[in-house]
Amino acid sequence: MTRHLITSALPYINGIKHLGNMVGSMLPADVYARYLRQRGHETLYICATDEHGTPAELAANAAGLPVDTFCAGQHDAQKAIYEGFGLRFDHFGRSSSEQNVEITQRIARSLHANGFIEERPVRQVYSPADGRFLPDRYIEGTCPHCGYDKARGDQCENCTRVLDPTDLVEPRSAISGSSDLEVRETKHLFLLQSALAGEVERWIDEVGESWPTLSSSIARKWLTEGLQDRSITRDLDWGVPVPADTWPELAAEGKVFYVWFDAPIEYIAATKEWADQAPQDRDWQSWWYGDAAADVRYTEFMAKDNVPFHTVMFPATQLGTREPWKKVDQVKAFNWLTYYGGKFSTSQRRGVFTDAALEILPADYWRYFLMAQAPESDDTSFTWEVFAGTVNKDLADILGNFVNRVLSFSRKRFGDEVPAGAAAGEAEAKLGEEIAGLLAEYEEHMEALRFRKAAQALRALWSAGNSYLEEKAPWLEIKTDQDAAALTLRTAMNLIHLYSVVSEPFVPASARAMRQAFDLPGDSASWVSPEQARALDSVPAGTPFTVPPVLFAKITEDDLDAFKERFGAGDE
Ligand code: B3M
Ligand code: ZN
Repeated sequence: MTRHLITSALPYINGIKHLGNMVGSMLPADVYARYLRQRGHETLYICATDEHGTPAELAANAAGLPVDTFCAGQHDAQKAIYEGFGLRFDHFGRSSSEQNVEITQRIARSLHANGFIEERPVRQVYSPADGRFLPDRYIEGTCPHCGYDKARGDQCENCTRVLDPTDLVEPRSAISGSSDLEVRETKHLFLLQSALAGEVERWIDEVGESWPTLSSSIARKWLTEGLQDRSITRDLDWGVPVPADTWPELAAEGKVFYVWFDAPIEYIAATKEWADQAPQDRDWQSWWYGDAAADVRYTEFMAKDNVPFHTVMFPATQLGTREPWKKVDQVKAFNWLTYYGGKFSTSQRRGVFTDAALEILPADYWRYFLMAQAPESDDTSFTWEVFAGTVNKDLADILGNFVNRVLSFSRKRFGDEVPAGAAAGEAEAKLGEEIAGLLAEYEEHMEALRFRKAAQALRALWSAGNSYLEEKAPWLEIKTDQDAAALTLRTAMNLIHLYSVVSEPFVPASARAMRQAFDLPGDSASWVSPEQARALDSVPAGTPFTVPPVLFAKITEDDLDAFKERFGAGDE
């Protein structure tokens, strides 16, 4: 049977992520991984913090911490939030790990041995006061276009124009403030992507066919525009060092690899981090290397701006090693989630951040909402109104209310055990057919990574229970026919159990609460077969049950006002 390897784009270390980051990478990956595990597939879901590069150094500076201390703290903070969101990584690693140093260097050496890395001279700004070359964004000065005096060497934040450090008027070091800057010649490593372009293209012809259009069109656009050779080293203190055995001179100058070179390699390295924790029974290579990985299907999740790196640059890196590294099979990309039509912004803290989201509501509310509104075919705008509407209708009215109503009413009339009542009749047969059909739809969408549609099918499953209940109206049946009412309630309770199994990928905590309502010894159901969906009899009469606390509280007008007040509603 196929083994499934899943990765989601590595969240950058410089700050807490917002809901847009969550819905475009980790959350759908977790929903998919949970689904596959439930279907009995061996599944490995790997993620990590992306820790290298200038933004990490800058954020550490701003926090007044050494960069390694800063990253360690931020890693733990992000990890705790993801646990709060119910993300079940098999491993959540760190791109600054020794495993990533080892594998990144190993891959660089192979690329070099095969002639795909070249040393080239580059002219770059050097600051004697700081004793280092300055990356573009470490140079500040006055913008030649708008006169803003804190423009960075790569871009002016004020007028957003893209700049070159040499454009700046009165340039100075952003670290020391020194204006004693000189242009010096130095050397950097370049990945010869132009030489690998043909191979990458052939590979995409082969596998890209089955990718969703969003991913394949971005990949093709990059290829059509022509693959440029790309500088893969930087003058930073923090990063994977260039290996001294292969490039002694560059290593002596303290050069490190560019963050986008080592970050995708961390997918592999994090798998090794995972294996190194239990070396007796875990083999990282069987997921990534050679024939041993032949039965692996690899699916990546990411936002659309990350697609070129994953479909072109990383595969080029892998191909250039001339080693049998496992390459991606399926690329699931997402458009943007906007905040009232504007950008979520980490630097301006605009929108809803993952830590704050969990402060106001439990993870399942967010998980369901975000997946039901996932920006799959287009950008989607987050508004508090849509959020409250979805929560109140789908979660509180359709699912939560059904569960509570059925269990409370049955307890009141028949006590603490599932009542027996009459044998299933026509209405139950019809319901079973409907449930089996919707379940098949749900499975089909999940397998095709169509999350919005999968959420719709799940909601339709919940709705079917409501319609059945309304139709049978056990509160009326009970007045004339106890057995009929008992049958309806027993069937509805079986639906609740079915929901507890199949809703788990989307709302794991609530699914657990629903499942635990029944004291069903040996209940190990991990999925529901079509026969079981038709029969609706996994929870037999006589099973003791309890009524769980309200699963989903409604968002009131007052809540809505408070949320808008706290987060702003796009009006600045
Ligand atoms: N860290 C995502 C970003 O910050 C980036 C993903 C790396 S995946 C290898 O845009
Ligand atoms: Zn400007």
